Amino acid sequence: MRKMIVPLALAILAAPALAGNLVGIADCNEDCGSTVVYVEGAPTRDGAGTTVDFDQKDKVFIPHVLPVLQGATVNIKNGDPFLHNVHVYSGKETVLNIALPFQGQVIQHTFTEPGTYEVLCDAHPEMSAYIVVLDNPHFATPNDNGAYEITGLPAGNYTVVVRNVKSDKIERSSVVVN
Ligand SMILES: [Cu+2]
Repeated sequence: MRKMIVPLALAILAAPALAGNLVGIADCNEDCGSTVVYVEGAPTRDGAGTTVDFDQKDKVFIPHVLPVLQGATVNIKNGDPFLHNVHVYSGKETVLNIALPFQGQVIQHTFTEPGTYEVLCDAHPEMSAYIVVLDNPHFATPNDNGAYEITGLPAGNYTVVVRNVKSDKIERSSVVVN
């Protein structure tokens, strides 16, 4: 993985410590759409009160990989004019299983425990997605070429993790922000 640290222009504004944006190319050519990039060792935060959208549209979960901050609430929407359900697993254990029969219907679920959750729709076996709950807000999903940007990292030493949630292939590298 190539990466470089780009100091935030905002840091000029009398910030006591330089913050950093982490810009990189994840080595995920085989399946960047199932890849999430996140930082270990950053100050933890609680996402209570924040919301993230997660859609079911044309029998596809959008996005396929949804990283969220612990404590955040996910708005799960049925964007199709027919029934879906949302069946969320932690390993083999069901943590949520709710039907959404109507187009435009939204249900909310708050994810308080960090981890990787697989999401299926029992009505459409081809539908699958992953919600990755993280303990700090410094994460991203790469584009099709692997490019990603993680913003607002305070100065410090961190581990950057590039992980394919489907295969569980993990690549770790160290990074210094100053
Ligand atoms: Cu469905």
